[in-house]
Amino acid sequence: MSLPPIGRRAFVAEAAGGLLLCTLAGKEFRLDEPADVEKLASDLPVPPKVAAARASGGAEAVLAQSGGTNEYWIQAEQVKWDIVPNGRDQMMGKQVKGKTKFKAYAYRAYAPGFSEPLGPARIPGPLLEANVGETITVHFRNKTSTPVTMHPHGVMYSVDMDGAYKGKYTDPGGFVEKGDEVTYVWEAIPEAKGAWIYHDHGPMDPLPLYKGLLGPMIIRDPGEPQPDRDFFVAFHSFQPAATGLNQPFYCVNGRAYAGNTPSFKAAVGDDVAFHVYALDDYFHTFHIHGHRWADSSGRIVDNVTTGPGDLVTVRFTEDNPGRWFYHCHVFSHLHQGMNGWYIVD
Ligand SMILES: [Cu+2]
Repeated sequence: MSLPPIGRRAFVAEAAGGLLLCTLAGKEFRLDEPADVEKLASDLPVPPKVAAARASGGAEAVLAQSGGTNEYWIQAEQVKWDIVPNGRDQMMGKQVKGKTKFKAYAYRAYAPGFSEPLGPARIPGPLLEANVGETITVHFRNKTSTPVTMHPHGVMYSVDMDGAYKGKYTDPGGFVEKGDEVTYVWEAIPEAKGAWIYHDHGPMDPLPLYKGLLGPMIIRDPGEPQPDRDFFVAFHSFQPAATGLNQPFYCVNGRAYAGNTPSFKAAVGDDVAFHVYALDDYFHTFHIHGHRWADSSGRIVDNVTTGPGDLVTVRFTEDNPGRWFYHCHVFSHLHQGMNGWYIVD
């Protein structure tokens, strides 16, 4: 007796166990299988506190009033995104084959009152900045067809400013439907000094994040010496579940492969800080050729690990001119795009 034949794709998925990403609406999703997040979101029930806020004149009415010095207008919107805009992998000097464009989501910064965009939509979203003791106020509007949110790390906030979906316990900031607007207020307490992240944490988590809803934040102490260069490095991936493309791309700031990913630039003598964060299902390592720095224990290293949701700041005085690589040292990530140039004059 022989077993029925099994396709290569099915065999690979079975052999690898097909990494489970999440279960939404009772259905299991895997990283390597396309998922239609908008269709899935179309019959989500509105949580009771969200419905009550809407009935009483909109979610904004029940949220804290703004009044901080760091006020942002940020819209989540759909954007046609090219992961490899120049079509080439400069590390290996070859063409990148296959489709590289998809319907992404991005956090886009606007002028006060959402009067006009402050530039093109980018992935990751805009840098949110504050000094210790200040407040960050974000007027957040959703123009995607999926309920999404903004959830911050590190800063201080009350439970209704969490930007997280919690089923029937969800506050208005945790379920922002298409066209709706909420205001988030977050406190830059002294303990929040340093670099952090924000990302979607809505009911379709983590698919909208995988489509591009992530960004950096920094809380500075103006009494301390600041770096000459602050580089924000998001290690994340665009997977078939979120893109519908037939291959994964391992990205730095929304792009894959050197020449498409950011080319960071500094000069000898600069006080340089790389703020490296990981936001997908993987551990990534940040490695720069020709450089070394002290880790939090004081040990000199040239490669540091970041897990999902982590952020590590790498800081050193620049002493080595040239065209260098930075990359994730997980080889399968490195060779599927997670690399770029660091150019020192
Ligand atoms: Cu990696």
